[in-house]
Amino acid sequence: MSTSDCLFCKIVSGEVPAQIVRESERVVAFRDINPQAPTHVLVIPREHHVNVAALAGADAALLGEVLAEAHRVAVDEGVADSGYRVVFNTGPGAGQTVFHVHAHVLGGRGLNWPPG
Ligand code: IU
Repeated sequence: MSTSDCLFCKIVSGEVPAQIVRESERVVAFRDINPQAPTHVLVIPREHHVNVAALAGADAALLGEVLAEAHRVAVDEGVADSGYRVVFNTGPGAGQTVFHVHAHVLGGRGLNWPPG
C-alpha cells in the first residue's frame, strides 16, 4: 500500500481528522474511533511502515519512541498504575486491518489473558 492510500498517513497529515492526544516530532497518538476499553489510544510513527516488524527492521529507535510515547499516554490517561496493555496486531491473521504500524494502548478496565 502506498502512503497516499493510507488512512493513518492522512491522519498524520491532517487530511483526515482524529482526536489527537499527544504529538512529538516523529510520533502521533490519537483516540481509536471504535474504543475497546475506557482508554483506547493508537500510537503511530509519522513515517509509514506497514507493521511493527517492518518498523523494527527499518528504525528500531523510532519503535522505541513509539513505545515510550505509549507509556506517556498511559500516564496521561491515568491508567499507568492500575495496568494497561500495549498491543501491535501484526498481519491479518492477528487482526491487523490498518497497514500503518500502530500500538494500541488499552486500559481503564480489567483485561483478560489470553486475549481472544
Ligand atoms: P488493527 O490492529 O489494525 O485492527 O487496528 C486498527 C484500529 O484502527 C482499530 O482499532 C480501528 O477502530 C481503528 N480505526 C480508527 O481509529 N480510525 C479509523 O478511521 C479506522 C480505524 I478505518
